[in-house]
Amino acid sequence: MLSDAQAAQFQRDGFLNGGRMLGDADVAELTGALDAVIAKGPNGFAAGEPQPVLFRDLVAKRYDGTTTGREVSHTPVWQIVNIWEAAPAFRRLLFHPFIIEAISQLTGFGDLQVWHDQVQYKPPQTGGATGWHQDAPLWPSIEPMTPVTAWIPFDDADEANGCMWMVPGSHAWGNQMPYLATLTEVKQLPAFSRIGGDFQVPAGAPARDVRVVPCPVRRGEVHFHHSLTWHGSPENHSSRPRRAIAIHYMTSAARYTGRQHPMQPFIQVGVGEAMLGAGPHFPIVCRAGRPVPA
Ligand SMILES: O=C(O)CCC(=O)C(=O)O
Repeated sequence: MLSDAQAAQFQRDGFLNGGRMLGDADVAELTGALDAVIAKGPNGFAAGEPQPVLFRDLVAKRYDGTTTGREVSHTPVWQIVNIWEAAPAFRRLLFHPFIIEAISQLTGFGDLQVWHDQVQYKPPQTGGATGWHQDAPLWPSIEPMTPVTAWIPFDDADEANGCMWMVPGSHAWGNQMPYLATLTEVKQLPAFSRIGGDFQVPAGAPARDVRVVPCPVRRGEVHFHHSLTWHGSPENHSSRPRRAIAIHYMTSAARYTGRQHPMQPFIQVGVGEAMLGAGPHFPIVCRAGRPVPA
């Protein structure tokens, strides 16, 4: 359980370091499973073998369809979506009671479901940037824009190896992707931490300034963020890898809109229907406030 103070901090800032959650043995098991998938690579899975939904270099091929024209860029960010479908240790992680209880507290919902997971792996020295963005506008297949993410690193993530940076209070500013999309070429510190000078904060929002803060997270800790919080992570110029998984959770309010996303082909409900019926690619992890056993 999170404390009341932690929950209040999340409501104010739109993100929170939830502290240590995994023991060394769990971290080692998950890291081993991740490394096995990374070693296989995007083309290493046989037809019919359990495999992730997507495995690609996010810098070479972005969500919005823009590409560098190469399979692999010079500054890759390896994105692996739904590694849980290929690795049992990651399937168990989706159901971790500490995460589920925390997401239930932070969203105020007793029924929760996985939207999808995604590993982002920034290799040492050459690891690329994940540009400034908000999650929910990149997920047009589902509404409302209220999911919450649990982010778990397998290396200590800090300013040197490309930890996430966030803007406190930005989750209350609505969809600001048109502004954030103007920052796609901002990839390295210190420029990455100096955005927002030309942004007009919406009237009436509690946070009045674009204040950019680093979010270091150690191995075994979990970090939470709201799906409208401004965030991104700069390049990794260090000699250490930066491996991490984000698990994106929906509440029972989520409905299918019919709009496009890499997970859209797996959705088994009609437009306007609740995602709770969307099928086996979207595991239900909490019912009536109780974590579902893995
Ligand atoms: O892993 C990262 O650096 C970015 C992850 C992210 O954008 C997210 O969890 O929404």
